[in-house]
Amino acid sequence: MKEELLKSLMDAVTSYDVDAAVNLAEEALKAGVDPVDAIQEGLAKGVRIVGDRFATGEAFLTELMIAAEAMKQAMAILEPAIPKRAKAAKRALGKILIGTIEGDIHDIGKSIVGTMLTVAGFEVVDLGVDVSVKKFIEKTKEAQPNMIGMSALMTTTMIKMKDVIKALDANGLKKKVKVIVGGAPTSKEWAEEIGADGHGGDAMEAVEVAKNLIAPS
Ligand code: B1M
Repeated sequence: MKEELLKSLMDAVTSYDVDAAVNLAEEALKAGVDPVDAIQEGLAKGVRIVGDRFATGEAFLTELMIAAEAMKQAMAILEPAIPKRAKAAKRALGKILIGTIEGDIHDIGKSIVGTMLTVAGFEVVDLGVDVSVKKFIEKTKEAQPNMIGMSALMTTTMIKMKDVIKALDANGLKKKVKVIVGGAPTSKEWAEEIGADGHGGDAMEAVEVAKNLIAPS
């Protein structure tokens, strides 16, 4: 039953059926499917398949946009159902500024990471998408977070992550904040190369890495 629902969620995205994705999200919750599984193992798998089709010319930008819309609308139903830590425990783990890097408007993965960090007990300040180097620096000075999280989905934009880290250093902030990066084209090697403190391959790993960076076990 659970596996069938996860596959149906994936199929709803790959067949560009926004209504079906929304209905299936509701059905999955009623059937007791973990909302995180529904997002990661159902919807996200579907959107990646559509991304592969786009890369090979089997899908066009309009289809990519509809698939993303199906994922977003279904996520709006699933996200509130993710169990959160007790309110009193919130903020206990520290403050994280997150954003998608300059030139990049992909926000689905970044938002999942933000949700999972919040659920884990971090205070998350989401700067949105297309966040410039300047804005990362200004907001770091203003909000004084323990950590900065940058997301990039394109090989053409991930290079900007390096500029943010250089600017943090130039502004005397690098020693005060940890930096974690993620997004499909990034890797642990990339994080090391640009001087980031950690890399998250997915939202779950991002939470583990963030916890370890703030309070090493
Ligand atoms: Co775009 N797009 N897109 N797109 N799009 C990609 C990234 C692409 C790989 C598709 C392809 O060609 N196969 C390709 C980039 C190629 C490259 O690298 N150069 C691409 C392109 C080219 C473009 C446009 C340029 C297309 C055009 O206009 N001609 C354009 C870019 C505009 C811009 O940014 N300036 C564009 C636009 C769009 C849409 C608007 C249609 C839509 C985005 C909607 C939105 O986000 N609001 C879209 C989509 C949906 C995709 C794909 C299909 C899916 C991305 C996604 O949401 N994945 C994508 C193909 C792909 O990734 N395979 C593609 C699901 C999500 C849950 O996974 O984002 O990987 P992901 O996040 C994961 C992990 O990566 C990790 O955790 C998340 C959850 O597990 N993670 C982190 C992410 N951030 C993290 C941060 C962390 C830690 C972990 O720490 C801080």
